[in-house]
Amino acid sequence: MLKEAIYHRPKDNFAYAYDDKTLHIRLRTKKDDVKKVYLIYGDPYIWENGEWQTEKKEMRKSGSDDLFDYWFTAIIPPYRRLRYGFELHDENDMLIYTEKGFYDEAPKDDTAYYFCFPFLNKIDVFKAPEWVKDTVWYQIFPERFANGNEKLNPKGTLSWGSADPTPTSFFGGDFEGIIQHLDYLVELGINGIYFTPIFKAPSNHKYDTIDYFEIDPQFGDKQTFKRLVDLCHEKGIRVMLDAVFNHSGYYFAPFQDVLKNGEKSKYKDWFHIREFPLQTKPIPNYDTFAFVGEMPKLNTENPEVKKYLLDVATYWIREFDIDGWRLDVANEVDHQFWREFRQAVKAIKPDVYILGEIWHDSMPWLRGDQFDAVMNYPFTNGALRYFAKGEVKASQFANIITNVLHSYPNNVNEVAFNLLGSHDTPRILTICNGNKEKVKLMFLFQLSFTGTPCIYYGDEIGMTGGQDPGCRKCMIWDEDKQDRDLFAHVQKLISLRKTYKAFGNRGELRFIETNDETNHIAYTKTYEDETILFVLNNSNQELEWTLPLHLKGKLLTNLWTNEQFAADTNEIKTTLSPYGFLIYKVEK
Ligand code: ARE
Repeated sequence: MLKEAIYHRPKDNFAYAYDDKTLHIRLRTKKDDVKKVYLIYGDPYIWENGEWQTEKKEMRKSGSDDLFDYWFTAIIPPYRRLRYGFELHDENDMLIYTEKGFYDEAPKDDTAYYFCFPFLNKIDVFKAPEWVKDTVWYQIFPERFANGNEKLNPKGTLSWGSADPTPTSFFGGDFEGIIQHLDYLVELGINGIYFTPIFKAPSNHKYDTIDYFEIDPQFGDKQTFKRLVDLCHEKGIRVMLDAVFNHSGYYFAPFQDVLKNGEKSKYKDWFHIREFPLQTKPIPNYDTFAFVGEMPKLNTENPEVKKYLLDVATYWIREFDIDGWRLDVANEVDHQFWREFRQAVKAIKPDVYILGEIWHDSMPWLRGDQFDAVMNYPFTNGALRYFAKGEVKASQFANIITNVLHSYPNNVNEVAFNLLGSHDTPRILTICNGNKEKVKLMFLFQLSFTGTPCIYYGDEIGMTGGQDPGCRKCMIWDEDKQDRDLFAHVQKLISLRKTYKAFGNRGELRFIETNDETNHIAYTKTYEDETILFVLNNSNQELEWTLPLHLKGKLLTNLWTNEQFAADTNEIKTTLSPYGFLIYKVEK
């Protein structure tokens, strides 16, 4: 057994409280190296005749990635404390692994050898709002969804959809337009909307805030926004806003004051200014988002700034009853700020959802004291590389996804924000080179994956566009120009996700087949008694697929066609068309 590959660390994604009484324990070993793993565990204070009392439980393999196997077990320690180690076996050898190293025999004379989960304190358990688990999000870029009130059009507004967007063009999307199309969203089946910023700002994307307490007049007024939120709630749709707290806009009054008064400004410590007078070119002499001089970084360590931003965060919840905050550039803001942010918003609405925009591994923000979720771009990249770009084959895709799932605790995965694209990425149909069948497979994978999916406006009707600003075209409302077949596909997937718990975020995903020749994957999602089997043929060739042995004798329901049949013949072969798929519910 390769000792160097064996890894565990408590109070991390390898050992965490799943709920108020259950601990999840994971172990990593070299791929295909270890045959069996047992958890050796006990309460640290239970001894008999000078020997620490332990029990042993077999762990199961929960998945593999490129290099490693992962092992898993759940434990309910009666006194909420646990000391533990691992007993590993291959064909010939046995090895004990503890916090202090490797042994031939399990040490019994001192619990100090062992890994330690000192106490399961309920207040520290990661808890995201329950409703998020049943949410299908829809992302709206307000400037481009629908123009419902032309009187609000900013100067130079182009007529809807008349041109490709540029970094500075306006098409006049507004709240009234969204209100007029809420029934479209209900018909699609989504039940959460994520709005990119809506506060007063000069650009079309509104990430350069002038005033965090005002709605941008091009979208409407506070009354109209309130009406929009209330209507959404009536229709069972939650509302999430974008909090751009890493930086303000250039025309934010405190920054203007610093520009004007320099070192004498009472706001000089609201930003990170390296020297006076301020200069924006060639590169700003103050911290900014990227090198964008129009986006000066806010000093969130300054108590005045903190108070101001926390007042903003609570104001929109208190006055407008919004349900979530998406935090822009979340990983560049200090952790302490986010801890206080969480306390402040949860104090007034305990089930508000906090979603960080982080494109990378995000464990430090997901320990229960900061965010409920992050935008799961590692998932996005995996899906794009396999389905859209063909950069990886089936087995490597399964490795990527398994790795993503093992990077976080399961309770974090259950509310992860899984997107295929956003206003910051090229549209999926464009990345798929216009191949709609690939897009359909991607939607199937996304909507059957653990976590909460988010659909970027227009992807469901086959809109196209490259990198920003190309991906921000006006929503197409002429039904003849919408891909209604794709719409029906997404609608049906959402409805299946709502009907079957195992289909949605509660099911545990296991890859049961990956084949690099045919490039197909098969996986199951299981929740309690319910198992659903998915087969995705990610290839331009037909696939002859044989039902796996363990399904012999089971009653299967094809959830796409509603056909039912008993898998009782010796071999059941099915032919999948190029980019075809199968969804079977397996009856007990
Ligand atoms: C404009 C241009 C872009 C140009 C950018 C930087 O349009 O082509 O790249 O300037 O000079 C908003 C607007 C953008 C605008 C930007 C600056 O929506 O259109 O871009 O302001 O004016 C990183 C950050 C992540 C950030 C992305 C864009 O980590 O936080 O970059 N995303 C948020 C929002 C954006 C928003 C801003 C931040 C600023 O979602 O819409 O931009 O408020 C890798 C890296 C990531 C990187 C990602 C994308 O994977 O690992 O860290 O994200 O690529 O570049």
